[in-house]
Amino acid sequence: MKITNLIEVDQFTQNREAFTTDVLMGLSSEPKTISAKYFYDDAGSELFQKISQHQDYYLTKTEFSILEQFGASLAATINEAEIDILELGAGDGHKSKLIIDSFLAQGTKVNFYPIDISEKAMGLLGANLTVSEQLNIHGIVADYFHGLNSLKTISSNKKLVLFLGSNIGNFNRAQTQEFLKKLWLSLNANDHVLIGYDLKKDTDILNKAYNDSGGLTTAFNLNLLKRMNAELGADFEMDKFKHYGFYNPSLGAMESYIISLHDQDVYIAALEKSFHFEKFEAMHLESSFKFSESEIHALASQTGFKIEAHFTDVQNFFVDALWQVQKS
Ligand code: AVJ
Repeated sequence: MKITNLIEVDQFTQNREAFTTDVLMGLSSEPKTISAKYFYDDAGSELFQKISQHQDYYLTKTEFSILEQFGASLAATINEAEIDILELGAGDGHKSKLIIDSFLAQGTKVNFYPIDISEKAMGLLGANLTVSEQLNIHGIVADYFHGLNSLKTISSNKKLVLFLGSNIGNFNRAQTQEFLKKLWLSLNANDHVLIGYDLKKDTDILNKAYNDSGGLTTAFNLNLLKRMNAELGADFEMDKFKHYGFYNPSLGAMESYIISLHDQDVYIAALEKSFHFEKFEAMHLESSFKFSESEIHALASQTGFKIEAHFTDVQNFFVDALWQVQKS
């Protein structure tokens, strides 16, 4: 049979539908939960941007200092005439720039492929990168693995995949393994990955970073409620909830929750359904896992990578792990 009418579903509709279903699933679970991936609408991305510059949030600054110090050594380790650099999750480009510039400085031609599900996220990047005849930039709007796999076939250059900022920390331990194995599968032998891991450290430092004195993290978390109000017609009242973030040492993760301050019902128009929140009931939003050096070593060997270098800062707060894909 011939199919005559193909229905084109645009990305916006797909995203809205995924958000709607995930909110239904999440608010029907026990305990209630909303995935951290929904933090990043325009307002959320802007808030994260501000968090990353705040005094109390050491991660971004620390990783930046590591890349500043070791960029040249990273480029020298890979040392190709031409390289494809793929970045998962387009940030504002400041960290990408350090890495790209290190390759350009040693005469390596760079093809930069930022991969992000949101086209908007790419907008920030371009303006912050160096203009050079030796640098080509091609944004890929796709989820990470579709983006990676599409490149595997069209280019035979050696690849370096960047997954910076401890974004990997939002996966739980099992998901981290799965992610690294899929990464390994989508690359060829001798390709590289550079992954930013936030290290286990004093709990006071961790708790401060996720409860900044500027109230930015609180606003970042509560923004998810605003997003449900705006996109799903929910009627969350911000002042009836509070943000609660703390380090769980047995899990090795920062955990963030929104706690209901009242016995209350929230109606979500897009679901034609009300959800009851008991007084002091918690809704889980995010876990940000922290790693020890030995855990990072174990991850590499369990998922098929050889460690080339673990770059760290003077305080030993953060590691950028340069690994090479092993295949035989
Ligand atoms: C962007 C996922 C790395 O977990 O530290 C910042 C997000 N959450 N403050 C992190 C975040 C609260 C951030 N990542």
